[in-house]
Amino acid sequence: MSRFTLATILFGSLTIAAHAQTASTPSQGIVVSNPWARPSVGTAAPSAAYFVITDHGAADRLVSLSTPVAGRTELHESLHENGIMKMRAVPGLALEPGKPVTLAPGGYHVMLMELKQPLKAGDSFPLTLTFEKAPPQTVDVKVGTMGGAMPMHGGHMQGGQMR
Ligand SMILES: [Cu+2]
Repeated sequence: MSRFTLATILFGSLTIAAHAQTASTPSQGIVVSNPWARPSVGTAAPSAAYFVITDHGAADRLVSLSTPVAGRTELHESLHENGIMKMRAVPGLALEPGKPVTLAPGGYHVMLMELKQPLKAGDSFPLTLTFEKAPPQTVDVKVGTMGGAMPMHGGHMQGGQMR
C-alpha cells in the first residue's frame, strides 16, 4: 500500500517538473513591430525605414535587409559629430533576448537606396530581414508622413503588422 503511494507521488512530481520546463521555454522568436518609412521625393533621393525589433528567443543578429522597391538597402546609424548629423553604415545589429532595438529618426535606420518607385504616404511595401540564425522574416512597411512620428494606426503593443 505504502509502496504504491510513494510511486504515485514520484510519478506525479515528475509530470509536474516536465510540464514546468515546457511552459518556460520561449518560442516566440524575433518580433518586428511598427515598420514604417518616410515618403520619398520621386526616386532620386533615398528614403529610410524604421521599426522596433524584439528578440524573444536566443541571441541573434540582423545581418541584412532587402525590398523590391529599392535597388540597394543598407543599415545605417545617424550620429552627431561636432554638431553635424552624420550617417555611417553598420554591418549588422546585435539582438539580445528581451532587449528591444529601436530604429528611429536620428538613430539606426534602414536606408532605401536606388528606389525603383516613389514611396507615397499611405502605400506599403514588403521588407525582408535576414538574420544570422533565425529564418528570414518579411514585414509590411507603411509609408508615413514626412518628418512624422509613428503612423496613427496599429497598436504599439501587438506587433500585429507582422507577416
Ligand atoms: Cu542613412
